[in-house]
Amino acid sequence: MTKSFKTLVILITILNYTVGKAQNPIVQTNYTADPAPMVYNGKVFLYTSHDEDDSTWFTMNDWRLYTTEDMVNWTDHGAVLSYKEFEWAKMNAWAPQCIERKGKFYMYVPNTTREGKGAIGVAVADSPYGPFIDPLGKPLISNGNADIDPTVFIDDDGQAYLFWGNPVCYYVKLNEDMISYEGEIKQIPNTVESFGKRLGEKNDLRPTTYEEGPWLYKRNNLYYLLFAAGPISEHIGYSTSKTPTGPWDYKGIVMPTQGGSFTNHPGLIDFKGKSYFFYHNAALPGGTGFTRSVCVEELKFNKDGSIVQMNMTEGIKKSLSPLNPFVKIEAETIAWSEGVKSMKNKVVGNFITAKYNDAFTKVKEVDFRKDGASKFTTRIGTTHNGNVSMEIRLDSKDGELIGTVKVPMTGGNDRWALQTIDVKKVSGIHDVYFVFKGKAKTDILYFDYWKFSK
Ligand code: FUB
Repeated sequence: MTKSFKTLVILITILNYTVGKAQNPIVQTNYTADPAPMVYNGKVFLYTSHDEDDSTWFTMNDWRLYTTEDMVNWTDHGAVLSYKEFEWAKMNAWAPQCIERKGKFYMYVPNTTREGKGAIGVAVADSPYGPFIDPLGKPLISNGNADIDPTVFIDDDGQAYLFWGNPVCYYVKLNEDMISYEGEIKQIPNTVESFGKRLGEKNDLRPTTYEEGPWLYKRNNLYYLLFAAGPISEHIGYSTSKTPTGPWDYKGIVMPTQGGSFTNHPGLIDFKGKSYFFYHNAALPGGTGFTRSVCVEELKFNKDGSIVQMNMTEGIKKSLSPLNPFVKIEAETIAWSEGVKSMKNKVVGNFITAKYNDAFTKVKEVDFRKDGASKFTTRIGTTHNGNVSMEIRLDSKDGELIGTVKVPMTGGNDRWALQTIDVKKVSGIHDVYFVFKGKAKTDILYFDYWKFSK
């Protein structure tokens, strides 16, 4: 790619973000990184690590979950696991991955031990939403300081594998219980044949492009190992093999260095007939290498099985299936938002808070059908008295106003009001915008769920 074309791609990405047309990054309500998508029961479960708002050096305490059925509207389930669940851990909730086996969910996560070493733990749950608990009370892997970025994979014959590591890639066979392993921990030879020659800076520890963040994937009996590749700033590279244990052949670049974060991290799944590639960058306002955001692109293969190289783009524009507004939808189901934070409490679970006047959320491709809707119900609240409202608009933030909910003072996000209003009749498919209005300088209102009816 020429330098001027690269600059154009970056400018288009920024422009799309600024005018609010982008779908990437797919989460705007928190900084997220290290995407680990899992397909289960017709849904994508996207586990991420979480850069705290004030992170200046990987300040990361928990792992979050987002789900979608249509690849454009994502529901925030909040933090589903924290490093605090692991008694032996003291910090650094870095790149996770979750997998299902026989109705149980196993989340593999790196942590720093109380003694200050890198280690990988496993937490188990009966549901993909958690709660996840540490069944071992000690790390699953504690091999040295390279123990970060686990990726887990179950082959068609039922054998499970764990790969991980920086600056080399280790792997081991997991037992059927998924919380213990069999045999020796092995290392993929860190050769130019396996991972390609490293360009740029000389580095004896890192002679190849392999850096960290492995992701294992299988298609047409070919195994793919995607990984974050050096030199820094990272790009995403990949290798292939006829077996999960190699030998691996370096195949090239999946995504070049772009997006303003000095790390990147791959996740690849097949969902409803397409393949999707997840990664992170620094595209949100305030974004840096320590305040990152997860994005997704459709990934295409060439006929020979090689991966078509991708750029970071504005994301997936078309929903896989329209959203039904006649059932309860969580306010934290969002295609795009600005000025909104997602939170969780014991009273209502996850909800969103509008931080300033004119903050908004958007849900994409809502199907009001031919008969349409003329009523709207929501659970909402505010701590401010008077002049707080939520406008419901169609197709853009300034689009047709179909109704305004006056938000009563409930007194806090532990106290809520159910409001039903008449709206101008709406039918067909529209993007719906909820625009939050209020003069207060902080937390304008809280919004829990919504629903339309006839
Ligand atoms: O998020 C912390 C670390 O940054 C991850 O473990 C690496 O893969 C890189 O993304």
